[in-house]
Amino acid sequence: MEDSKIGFDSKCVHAGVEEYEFGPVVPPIYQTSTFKFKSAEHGAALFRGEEEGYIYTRMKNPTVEAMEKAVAHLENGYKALGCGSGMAAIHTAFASLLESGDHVICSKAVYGPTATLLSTIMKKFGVKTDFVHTSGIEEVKNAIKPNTKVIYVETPGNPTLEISDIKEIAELAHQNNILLVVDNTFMSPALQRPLDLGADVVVHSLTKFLNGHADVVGGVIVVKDEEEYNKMRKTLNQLGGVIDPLNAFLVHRGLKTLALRMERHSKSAQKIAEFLENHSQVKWVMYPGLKSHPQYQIGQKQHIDSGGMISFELKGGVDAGRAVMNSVKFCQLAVSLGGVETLIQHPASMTHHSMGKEAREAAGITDGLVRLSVGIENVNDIISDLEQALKKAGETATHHQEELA
Ligand code: LCS
Repeated sequence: MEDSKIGFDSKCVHAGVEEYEFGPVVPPIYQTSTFKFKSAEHGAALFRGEEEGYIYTRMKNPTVEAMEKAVAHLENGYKALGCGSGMAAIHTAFASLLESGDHVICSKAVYGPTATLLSTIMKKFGVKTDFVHTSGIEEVKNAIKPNTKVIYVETPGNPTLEISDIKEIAELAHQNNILLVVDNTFMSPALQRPLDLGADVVVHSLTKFLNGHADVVGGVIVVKDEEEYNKMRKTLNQLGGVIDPLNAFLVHRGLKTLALRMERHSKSAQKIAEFLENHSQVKWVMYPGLKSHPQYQIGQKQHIDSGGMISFELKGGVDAGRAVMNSVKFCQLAVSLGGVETLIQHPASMTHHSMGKEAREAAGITDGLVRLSVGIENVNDIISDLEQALKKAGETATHHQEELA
């Protein structure tokens, strides 16, 4: 069937699956580090790039390639590059696109280690970064310098769920000869397609919604054209942060249910966000599907649905938040996100601790912020658990605000 006529849910099932020997309906796992050459001449021709084929798994592997094709297809990209983690993908993209003397504009609300990578390792190699609220186009415009090479946007941002207008930023970037890189981890291509909105490169932590089952660490870079792909592939080959065949297979399997899972994540998260917003102990709730979200209108324009991530703060601050996290029985207290199971965690002392208090405060990551990754369990079970945990927190809250380093 013509590709443009196929629904996204169908694409999730079929993307990246081709014909293989013996006719399996899923790509085989080529768990091999290296591939035999037919002759010395054949090996040499492969290395010269004169013949197509497989040489060594760090360079190319059929199972990894199948997953890469699937992700590229779902993101409407040219090709994708499977990486060993989301951080490996982000680092590889930076290493490929940037050189000493370049300037980066990065969203203030990003996954902690992304901010730390820019402000430590990339800085050590001569790349300077300004962190701004990319939800405001004027702030982005004002941060542009003659040497700005990349605008890096995570939207919705981790963990504040600040939403940035990809189309508007892409236009601004291109007027100034700047590349726009978007971390699409929180939404996945089921809910947001940054390349269609004008972004140049998309990165993902595959560990999250794309794999969806909390059993793989992986990352991916999706690019728009052949030139960018060749450059990025060379960098990845040299840095070496590739995904292995078994993990690529598992991610590819996870992708088949992406559309279904994102639908359920979004439906349940909307209900839970509304429950929290109406709860007397809750100070504020941030969820892209709530009208109270400051960038609700941008979200409505660029999201297909509102996703599975919620952040909130209790009136009792850090202590009350901790009490909730220690009282849940059904939701699990763990970092990471995007899996089928509901997870709860505390960014200031966990995922965003490495940023330091000052950067967290500037990004709006308050000490009391609690983050919820809504799973695909029965939503009533999640709400009942939160209800009992909030009740317990209300009974034990001391209302004193602990200071975090
Ligand atoms: N981008 C985003 C938006 C993320 O949330 C994460 C990880 C990464 C990139 C890095 O991916 P990784 O290397 O872990 O595959 N976020 C995490 C989180 O919020 N809790 O634990 C990991």
